[in-house]
Amino acid sequence: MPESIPSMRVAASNVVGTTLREHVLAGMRAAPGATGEFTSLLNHMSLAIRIIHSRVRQAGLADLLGYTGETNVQGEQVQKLDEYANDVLLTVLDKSGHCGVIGSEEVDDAVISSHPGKYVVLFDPLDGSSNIDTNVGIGTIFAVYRRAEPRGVPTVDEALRPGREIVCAGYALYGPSTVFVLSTGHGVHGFTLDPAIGEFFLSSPDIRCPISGSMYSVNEGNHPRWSPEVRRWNAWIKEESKQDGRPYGMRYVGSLVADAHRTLLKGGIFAYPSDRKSPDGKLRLLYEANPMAYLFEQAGGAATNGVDRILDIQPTKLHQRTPLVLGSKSDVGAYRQFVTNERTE
Ligand code: AMP
Ligand code: P6P
Repeated sequence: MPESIPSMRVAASNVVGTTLREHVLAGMRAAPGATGEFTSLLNHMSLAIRIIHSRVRQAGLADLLGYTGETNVQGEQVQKLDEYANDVLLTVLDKSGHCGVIGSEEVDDAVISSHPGKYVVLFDPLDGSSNIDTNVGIGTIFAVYRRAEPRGVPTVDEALRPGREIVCAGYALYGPSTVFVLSTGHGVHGFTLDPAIGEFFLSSPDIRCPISGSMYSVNEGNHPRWSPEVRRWNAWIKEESKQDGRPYGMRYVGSLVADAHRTLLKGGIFAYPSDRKSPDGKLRLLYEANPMAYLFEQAGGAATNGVDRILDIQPTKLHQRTPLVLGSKSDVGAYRQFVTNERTE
């Protein structure tokens, strides 16, 4: 009888970081009764984002800049990369077999999957695409819901769910590096892509949005069109006050994912108010505002349309717009006080 071989246990080391795959697998093990479908869905989302990353990095060289000559449901000129990113996400998610209904900023109506599954996925395939030709950070934003009747016949109306029912949301920011920020309801975690091996590694565990910040992010060019209440907030945030750190510094990229990511990490406030030109706001509720609002609340921040909590808004249309204010609880609270006339200075 051979001597028993001492059991070898691999010493835990930080030679290799935690991958997104390992993080998601740990989430599955912690989810009672999980079948693995959700985990597989997240792995498919990661695949789509890595494919889009690869093409975004080649865009300048692969004749993928510029316009297709078409306009989308938003009335916006479709960038070649927009269309490509949309095609990748639709194909990968449809083939995954985990989505009953898929909604995209680039498609007029929600799509019923040819291999229906138990989830609804809504996404903006390439947000900020007007910045593509100037090499500014752009991103992919998504939200995931569990279908009420997972085995029922999918209908497009299943896309019209309030953000408070989200089970997972995230974004990819294709910036100097490609980061993937994700929440499945247990905090917010950031991953950075190692393009040499095509793997995301945990780089910002348990992101918390600071309770207050020192930066505000708004398109000042819209000032003439804002309501008097928003203008009073805008004047207040720029006044000198050593007591509460005003004036705040102004940062505005003009790409929601870039502006939101900075605000999530550094605190402060991002605002896209309604105005005379965009009376319902410019940003989209279902695949821009809701996923961002979910992430900010999971990170201890806040998200409002100026009056109501974004996640409580009951959608009526796939592409409906909303005013959007994201950021530190304290800064978003102050904005809301101005907009509801609870304060005037
Ligand atoms: P599933 O049976 O795989 O579709 O998972 C059922 C539910 O368990 C999901 O809708 C999630 O809310 C949760 N869950 C399953 N897998 C994971 C995971 N990897 N990370 C976080 N939550 C999970
Ligand atoms: P404006 C980009 O076109 C976008 O949809 C968001 O990413 C961004 O926050 C917003 O529009 C910028 O809009 O009117 O300031 O250029």
